[in-house]
Amino acid sequence: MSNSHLHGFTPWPADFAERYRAAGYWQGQTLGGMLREQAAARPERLALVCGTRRWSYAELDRRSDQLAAGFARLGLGPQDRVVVQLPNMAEFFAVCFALFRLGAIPVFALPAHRRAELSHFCSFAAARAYVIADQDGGFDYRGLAREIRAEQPELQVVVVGDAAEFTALDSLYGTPRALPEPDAGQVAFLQLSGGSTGLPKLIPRTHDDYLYSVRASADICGLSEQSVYLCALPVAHNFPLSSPGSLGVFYAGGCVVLARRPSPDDVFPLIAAERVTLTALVPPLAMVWLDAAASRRFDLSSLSLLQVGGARLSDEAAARVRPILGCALQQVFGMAEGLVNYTRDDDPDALVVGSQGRPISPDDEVRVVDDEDLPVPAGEVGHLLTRGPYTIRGYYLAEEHNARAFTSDGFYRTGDMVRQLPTGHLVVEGRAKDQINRGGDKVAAEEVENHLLAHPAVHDVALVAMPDAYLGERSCAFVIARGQPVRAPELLRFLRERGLAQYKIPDRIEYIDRFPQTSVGKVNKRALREHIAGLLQAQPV
Ligand code: OOB
Repeated sequence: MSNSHLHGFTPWPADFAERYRAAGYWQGQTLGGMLREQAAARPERLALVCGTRRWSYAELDRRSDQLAAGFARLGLGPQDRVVVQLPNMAEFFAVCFALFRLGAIPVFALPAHRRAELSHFCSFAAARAYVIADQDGGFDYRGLAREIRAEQPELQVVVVGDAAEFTALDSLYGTPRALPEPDAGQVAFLQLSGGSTGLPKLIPRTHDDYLYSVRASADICGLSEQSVYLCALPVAHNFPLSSPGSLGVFYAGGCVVLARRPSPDDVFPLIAAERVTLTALVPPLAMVWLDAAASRRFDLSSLSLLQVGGARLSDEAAARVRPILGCALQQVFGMAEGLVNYTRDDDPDALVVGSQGRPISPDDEVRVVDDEDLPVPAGEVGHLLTRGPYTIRGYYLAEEHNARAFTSDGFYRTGDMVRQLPTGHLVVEGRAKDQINRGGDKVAAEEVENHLLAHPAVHDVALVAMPDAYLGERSCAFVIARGQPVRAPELLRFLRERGLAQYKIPDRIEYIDRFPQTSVGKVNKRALREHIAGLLQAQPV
């Protein structure tokens, strides 16, 4: 057992850690240990459904042990980073639990990420291995792996499916061997931050802190052995993973049904066939589901809870959930950095429809402050700061950034503008961070701006959000040309060729002569947002 923390991880101060242990939040259990316990308690119960495959708890547990042995044979061990980029498939869980048991550290990439992101994750985390599916959604991940390997020849590539020249995951199932149990206070994995600055940040979560949020979430959401959870969002994202998500369902002994695509045509039959009881969606998908369910006949009678989060759900859409889907709504306002808020099943309708919930834990500390970090009067809008038993104290290997992203007393600056109601519920009123929330997909403005600035015909650029009826927001890049402006499609192709994920490619390019400025001479993005919103209103598409 290794007691030294991962280099680049900021632990909680000792007095806080002691308090969180004494309160029973941190129980010293690992994620791998949690699955082991469940498999011992209910070996034959169904844990996972994915296409035609149905894995019991015993099977998931056994595969995780066998893969842990295989990964060890590849030379992986405690604290080695492994970038995992898998679509919604059963292997995702076997791979994760195998790595957890080995004490290796998965770095969760999203299927939408491309060369720019993967190259950064692999090099920044000094990853030793990269796990992919052969292909999905018409994209061949082995091609991507080849590009990454050209830069990082030591990287081992493991492929689910047809491995070509790489290592087949199927070849790694070995004879389980006894492994030392990792310390629950150690980093279990690195999650991705939505970010607002140049390069995506990595979020170190420990077994102790994450399992606390999972257990408490499962409890708040009333999960049991009877729960059947449809995972339609990308499986590695924090929301479907832990709020309460797949891990919450495993903790409760229920069943996770993985859907490869979240469209009603794909999932409504699955809900009926598997008698799904709850699921989690981002607002645009919730609206698509509402429209589909209103106009077509499907048996959704098993569904008792729809969770919506990741971006602000409109009050109108919130009010349609029960009448149309016949199930309860729960709003979820969370972040991969930690804090998660839920509306509760006994909350009055006005709160379920009109708020984004209240924190999980009595020890989640929430401050709503002005630009000088001073508390705003109760009920007024301010910056949300938070600290608590499952909120990180620092990003991975980011000392300089951490000094800005956290207060000196350890509160995380969420970048969200909120109002707190007397009940403790939060209403998300806006955002101070320089990010576009594209229907739950987070786009860090500076990251995309830096890519655009690499084009020789771009003198300067500012990426801002523009309103969108479906996604809530889309991105608009205001560009000051250097010399003759190049056509928008060429700029977009340039970005794609740089290997940027599609959701980060600007939805619109606007040329401009100069940027409006704030009183201190910075680009006035608010004015740009208003400008593009005005244009859209004048000439709707
Ligand atoms: C979830 O996590 P991330 O890390 O992708 O994004 C976090 C950010 C928040 O800071 C906030 O800006 C926004 O996403 N957000 C919401 C929201 N839920 C998240 N904004 C308005 N209303 C909501 N309900 O998105 C996430 C993680 C765990 C559970 C749920 C969502």
